[in-house]
Amino acid sequence: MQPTQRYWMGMTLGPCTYIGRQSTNAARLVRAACPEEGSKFLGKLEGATQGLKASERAALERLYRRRLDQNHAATPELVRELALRSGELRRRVGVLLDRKGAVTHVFVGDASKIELPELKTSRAGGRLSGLRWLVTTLRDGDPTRAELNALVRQRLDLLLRIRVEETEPLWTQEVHLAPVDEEGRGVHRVGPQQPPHEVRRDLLEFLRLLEQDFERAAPRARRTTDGRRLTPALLVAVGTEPRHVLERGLGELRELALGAGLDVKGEVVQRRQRLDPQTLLGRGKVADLNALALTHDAQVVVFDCELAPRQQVALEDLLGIDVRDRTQLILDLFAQRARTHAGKLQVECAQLRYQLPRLLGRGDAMTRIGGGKGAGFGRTKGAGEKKLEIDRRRIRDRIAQMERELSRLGHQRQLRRRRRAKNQLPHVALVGYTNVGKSTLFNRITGADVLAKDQLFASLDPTLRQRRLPSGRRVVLSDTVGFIRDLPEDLLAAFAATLDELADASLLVHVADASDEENLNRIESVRRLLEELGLNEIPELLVFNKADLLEEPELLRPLMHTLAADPLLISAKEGSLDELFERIEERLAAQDPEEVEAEELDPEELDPEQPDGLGSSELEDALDR
Ligand SMILES: Nc1nc2c(ncn2[C@@H]2O[C@H](COP(=O)(O)OP(=O)(O)OP(=O)(O)O)[C@@H](O)[C@H]2O)c(=O)[nH]1
Ligand SMILES: [Mg+2]
Repeated sequence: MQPTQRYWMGMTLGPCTYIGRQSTNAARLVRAACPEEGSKFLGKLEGATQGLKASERAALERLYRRRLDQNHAATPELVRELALRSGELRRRVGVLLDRKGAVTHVFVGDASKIELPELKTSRAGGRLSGLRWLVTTLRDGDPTRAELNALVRQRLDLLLRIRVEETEPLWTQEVHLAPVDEEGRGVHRVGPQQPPHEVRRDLLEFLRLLEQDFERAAPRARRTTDGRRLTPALLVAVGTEPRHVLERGLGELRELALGAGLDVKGEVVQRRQRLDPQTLLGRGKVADLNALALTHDAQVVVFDCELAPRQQVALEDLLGIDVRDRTQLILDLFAQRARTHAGKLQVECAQLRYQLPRLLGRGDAMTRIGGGKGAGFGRTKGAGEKKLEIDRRRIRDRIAQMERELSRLGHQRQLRRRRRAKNQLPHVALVGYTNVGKSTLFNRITGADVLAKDQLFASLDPTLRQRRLPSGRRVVLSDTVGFIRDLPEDLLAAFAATLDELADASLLVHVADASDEENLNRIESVRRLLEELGLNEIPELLVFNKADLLEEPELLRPLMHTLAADPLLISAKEGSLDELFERIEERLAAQDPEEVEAEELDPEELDPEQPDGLGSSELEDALDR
């Protein structure tokens, strides 16, 4: 709950009783009447308040009036009062104070448990939230796991535990955060048990030094050479698969993250027999992740799997930072790379499709806020809920509109394809995993200038060129979007029109990266995707590229031959491509022994698309960028 939203209850102060909001004139009047009570007025008691008498509530709510010196972690009086209330109730009592020394929350638990109220994540300029938590405990012993988790999750300035016996404070104990050491240990520092009157009186200096420690442990986010600020991030691989499989996935996720502008600060891998339905990870690992996030000031955690909407919400609640999954990362990457009208449309459409169910997932939380009491059938809808409904409808409308536009563009492409087919030029399509060198090969063969770069998904839009093979036979060659393992379904659907381009191919030149240790898995992934797209009937020529990077190319041959009958090993960067042309000729001739000499095509016909609002030359520019 936000301090500004808090209502103060009826209260009696001297001659006047007030009910109203903090910011009213009445509140100012009370403040003037009672300066020693500080500027905060009665807020609402939170937590497990059931069964409390009105007088007990009122006594606790009076704690809101306390105001401490900024430099004092607590005062002996406040410690005594908390012990008194807690001892009388036989319940744990907690208060949160901000850096100015004002009480922002008062809450109760039962004899053993107490939970922090829901807080909006905030920072006091550094890693820490600017809130300190004073809490009573009725038992001896170390800080509980729940206390430590709350400390990390909410990035509290300090936790001061007050051991209560009867109605007296017995000792206090400070717990604070600290950067994890090199072995990844110890995000908390638990202080000794001290006499209750010995409270810290140098809080601001202590916090300044603590923030400095964090800064030293992990400097702020780096920037790229072009000045872009990278977002500090953590990666997580969790699953039931063997550990090496999880680690392999993480390797690729690292590349995706880098491409999407994330600065990977730490990684967590966990193999589990059974995944937790809410958080996938076990509790201990969630705590580790929290500690890493705090130490490195990570702003986002990326999971190497698809997260259900409710899992994403649960994890964000636990970690207090942005949680994304692999699909979202790929979508972000595509969004950064899209250049043409159709490309941008496809990516936006995929992003909205992805967001829609997630909006529904958050709807539960919104419903609670909006619906309030009496939630159930027949209740009136809350403001949050109505807004959600409108958002959902808008998103659906926008998706429908984009799909219409995409299908129109797809239709145009189809017409061009038909025209090409009439001219009977065979279509040779380059396909393959992302970053294997398709565009480099395409440029080398056709003399085109398609962006070829050491980054994932450098090319999103299909580009077509014609070229004469050594025999004189002309073919249309196409370069397409790179594939990736488990290509997100939303993306596949949105790119269906682009991938349609492959449907009329006479031959798929499946390019793989010979220097890549993962090439076997990646070839399988590409084949699986081709099958999903219904393109597995088209003959495939498997070509291993980047031969120049191999020290002993011969060692690869046995593997190559297990994957295809007549695989080829080439380098798109150097050496001859004659063998590749020969193979392509052979394959085409096998399909159509009687060669047909086609007429020269109008280059316009080879434009992959003619979107609205883009002239042909602009389009070419966009495609070749
Ligand atoms: N050493 C070497 N590098 C290559 C070769 N072919 C491509 N590359 C490099 O591999 C990287 C990726 O090349 P691209 O042609 O962009 O790969 P792509 O398959 O089109 O990638 P996406 O469009 O991102 O799917 C670039 O840095 C190329 O310079 C090759 O034969 N040898
Ligand atoms: Mg490319």
